[in-house]
Amino acid sequence: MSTNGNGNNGDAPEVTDAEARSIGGNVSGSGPAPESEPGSVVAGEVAPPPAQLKKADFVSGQEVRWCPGCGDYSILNNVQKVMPELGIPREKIVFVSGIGCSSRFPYYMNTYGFHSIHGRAPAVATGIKAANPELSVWVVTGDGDALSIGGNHFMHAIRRNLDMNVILFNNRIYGLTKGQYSPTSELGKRTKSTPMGVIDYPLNPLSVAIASEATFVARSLDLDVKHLGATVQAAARHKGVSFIEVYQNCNIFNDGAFEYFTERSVRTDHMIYLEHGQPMIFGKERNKGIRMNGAHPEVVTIGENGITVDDLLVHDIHLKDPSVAFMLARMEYPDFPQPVGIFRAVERDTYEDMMEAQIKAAIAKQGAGNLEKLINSGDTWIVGG
Ligand SMILES: Cc1ncc(C[n+]2csc(CCOP(=O)(O)OP(=O)(O)O)c2C)c(N)n1
Ligand code: SF4
Ligand SMILES: [Mg+2]
Repeated sequence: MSTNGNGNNGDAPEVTDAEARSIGGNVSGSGPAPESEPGSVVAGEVAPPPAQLKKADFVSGQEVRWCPGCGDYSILNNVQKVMPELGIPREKIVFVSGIGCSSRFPYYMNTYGFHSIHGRAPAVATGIKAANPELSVWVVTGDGDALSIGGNHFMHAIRRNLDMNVILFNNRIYGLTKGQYSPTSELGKRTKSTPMGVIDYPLNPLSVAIASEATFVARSLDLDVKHLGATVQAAARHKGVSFIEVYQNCNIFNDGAFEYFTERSVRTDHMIYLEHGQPMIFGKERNKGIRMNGAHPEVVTIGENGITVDDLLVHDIHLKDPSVAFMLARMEYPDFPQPVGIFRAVERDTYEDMMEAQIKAAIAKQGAGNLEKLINSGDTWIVGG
């Protein structure tokens, strides 16, 4: 079967430049999903119109157990909203998680799901996708789940470039276990397990993903629902592994962790929305920008010292070399505006396609295999009683 690996037989296109451009801040998202054609003729017969799924179809009957006000609700809501637009039947979708508040996600999706063990969601998802490439596979994980206990699994799942989607809810804390520091907690942060302040340097999830050869890397935030929805949709359309870091507020154990750049009154000055093909401009007055000074990015003001828009860096998500994406991922407030958007979207063969090609080649050369024969081949012994 010809499939783009998202379980939709290639109907949903890869993320386009126009689409990536539209994922600017607070814009209207990705627009309506391409409509299927009810009543189209298939092999001489009129095919019945496909049932149009709605958001409500993806809401499970499970009671949601997150704390009132948790950022996880927004992410759930947006993923449920995007699902019908992908045109994938529910029975072809699987959500896999590890352990954590975020990892309760599969219970709330009316799809297949697997609440696995701590840090192992990427391994379970890899098995699911490799065995059933036609499924749309989603990994939901936390900063602790993905980057502490699951760091090894995360890195290897990413580098293999299976066509699956990984959403990391980054609240910079262990939420479920009541507020210990995580690999993304800031230096000096006082938590239940670091009463005198964190002395581990934090990991940047995007840096880890890019260093692990991720072919699609993005960042969004729970507060900006349009941006989040459009980012999830772009990730779903990418063929290959897609990784999204979502800044998520844990209002119980790390409330306001991202407010210094996400709070409405400062957002336009303290954040930059990356838009493919566009110069990197930000600020309330839209007069600040990022330009390269030798090998380093710097913040400049348009109109000062003869600087014009033409001096600014133009965002290109398709650069094969990940250096610029890595550089952007390292930009942080207050030295830089905090960037969100798609950092990188490049094409590379997927694991499952290469695996299928190898299996086909082996069968063509040696014929179909016989497991029983294989097990009984070579040196075998009978263990006597
Ligand atoms: C093998 C194992 N070690 C430790 C734990 C305890 N534990 C459960 S969730 C968790 C961390 C969760 O943090 P994160 O992934 O950031 O998820 P959040 O709750 O913040 O969404 C830990 C350490 C566990 N369940 N299993
Ligand atoms: S502890 Fe934090 S992350 Fe967990 S459900 Fe409550 S608010 Fe959300
Ligand atoms: Mg966490």
